Amino acid sequence: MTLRLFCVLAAAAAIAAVPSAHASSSEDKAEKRKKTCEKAEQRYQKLFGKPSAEEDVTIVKMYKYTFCPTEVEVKQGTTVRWVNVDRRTSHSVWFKEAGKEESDRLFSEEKVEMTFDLPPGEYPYLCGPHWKDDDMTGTVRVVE
Ligand SMILES: [Cu+2]
Repeated sequence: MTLRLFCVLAAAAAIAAVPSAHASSSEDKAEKRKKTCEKAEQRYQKLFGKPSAEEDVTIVKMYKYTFCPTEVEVKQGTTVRWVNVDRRTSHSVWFKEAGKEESDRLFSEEKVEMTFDLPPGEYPYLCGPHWKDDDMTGTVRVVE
């Protein structure tokens, strides 16, 4: 009897805790990602001497298990360059869903490029070592 009552109370507490915890964690996640990407841009400028937006290709930085920006929209034929601005962690770029091969592991300051001569659409990709546990994923949206 005592045990059953305890279980009921525990279940009620768990249900009550879920909605607010969920809402704040997704907000926290967006806020955390924003800060991470601001730091990634600072790292980029320190390493390469100019803002990533001034490069002649579209830059996606890889930093703290995050692709920055996580989503990019590019015109058909645009080249996207992924640059690892982490100090120690290696990452990859893998259009797994599209059946592509995973890129080499990119270490600090290394980069890989891909030109999107592809039909308009959304192309999700992931980081081989970090998509499962750290949700390190991104999307390239190709438009005409
Ligand atoms: Cu990674």
